[in-house]
Amino acid sequence: MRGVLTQIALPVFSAHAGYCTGAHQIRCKNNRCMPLEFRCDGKNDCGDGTDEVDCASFTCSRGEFKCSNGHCIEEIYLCDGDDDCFDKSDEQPSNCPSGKRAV
Ligand SMILES: [Ca+2]
Ligand SMILES: [Ca+2]
Repeated sequence: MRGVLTQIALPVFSAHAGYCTGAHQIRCKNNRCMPLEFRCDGKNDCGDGTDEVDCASFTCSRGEFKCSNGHCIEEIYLCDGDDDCFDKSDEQPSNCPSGKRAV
């Protein structure tokens, strides 16, 4: 009779609180879950910084502008005179939508 080895090895993080329950969440390396909007917003929300890594390869949502530093901002903030990207790439004339100029 067997049956001892039927238990499937679970990932170690499964016991932690903070499951990523929704599609609009990201998982930090420390297994905390964050709303997707916290990804690449320039703030360390995970506590270990994993929500801010690989932002350069992160794809912005439709209607969003991807800053040179990888952050995503809404296109309405392009060329509005404020440094929303934190690297001023949203205020570069080359990134301004046609018909809109940097102020
Ligand atoms: Ca963040
Ligand atoms: Ca701006």
